[in-house]
Amino acid sequence: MTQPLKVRKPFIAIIGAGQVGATAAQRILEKGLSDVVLFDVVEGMPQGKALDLMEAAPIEGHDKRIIGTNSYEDIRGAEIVVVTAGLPRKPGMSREDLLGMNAKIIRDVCANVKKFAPASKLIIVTNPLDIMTHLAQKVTGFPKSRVFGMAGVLDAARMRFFIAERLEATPKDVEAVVLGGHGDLMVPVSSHSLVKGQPVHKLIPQEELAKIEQRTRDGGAEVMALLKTGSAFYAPASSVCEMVQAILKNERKVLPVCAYLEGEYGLKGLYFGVTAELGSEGIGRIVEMPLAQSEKKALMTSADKVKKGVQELEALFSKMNP
Ligand code: TXD
Repeated sequence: MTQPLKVRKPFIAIIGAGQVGATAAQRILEKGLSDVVLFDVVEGMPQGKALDLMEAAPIEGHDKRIIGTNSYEDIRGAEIVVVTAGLPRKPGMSREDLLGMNAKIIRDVCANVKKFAPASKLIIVTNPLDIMTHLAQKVTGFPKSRVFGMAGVLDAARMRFFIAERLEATPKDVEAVVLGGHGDLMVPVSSHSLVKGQPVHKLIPQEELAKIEQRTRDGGAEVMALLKTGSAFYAPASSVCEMVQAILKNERKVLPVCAYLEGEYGLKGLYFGVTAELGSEGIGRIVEMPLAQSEKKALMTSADKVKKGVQELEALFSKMNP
């Protein structure tokens, strides 16, 4: 009889086998980065997606393995855990309702991560991103360098694409930085955007750049409006994969990530989007960028919104468990 497939170390566990989770799994496998355990609460679904992905392996020509599961036992020993589990906002649901529901999911998921993969690096993807990352660190008690969130890589990739589209340049030749909380107050930093080493503000007039910055802030909504059901997942999955690769290969690459601040930009005790080195230990040095006065101001406004979100979360939990 055929033995069930087993993953080999180091492997990645992905919690939530929906659009982002399953697509990230596909990218990780097809880039040959590592084996994957795909977990979801829906019975059969992660197993079905895993089998389908394995059946593509002969054609794609990779030798990586994926298993699907509904049991946390299977994530034991994961090198990295990526959390995409969550519910989307439905009509009639307030932002507070969504925060409460996803917070309960993240609390449950992270308690299991703490139990079964206590040495892992934890990448949070679930929205509201900065707040869920804060919660994940609280629940696991992991060192802050091992808990971080994915948003900046995606937001910067959107901005990079919009600049490339405008200049008819190759997207990978464009560098961009987006700082701050993941939401409508994120801060695209045009002063640090480069095209083949040239500052973008020398290539695109200011008013057009301002439009590109706004399109970046609205990037998620633009895709959602077109899709009608669900939200973006191809670029989010690529962003997860970029972070996974930086960790597995100890690249110490400077990427925009949601990391814990201890005084950088004058902010303390807050998970927030900044640029930081990412390698096998997780977050290394946070790279503080010189910012124009207006950019600093925008960053503080964004930080105030994230702080409010964290307060909302704490108020919600104190109501649940007084
Ligand atoms: O930049 C970013 N950080 C983001 C964030 C970019 C894209 C998507 N972003 C957020 O990721 C989005 O707002 C959601 O909060 C998550 C996942 O998005 P996705 O598009 O993948 O959502 P799906 O397709 O609905 O998948 C969610 C899966 C689904 O299969 C559920 O069954 C599962 O999560 N789920 C759970 N898995 C494990 N454990 C629990 N408790 C659970 N509850 C639901």
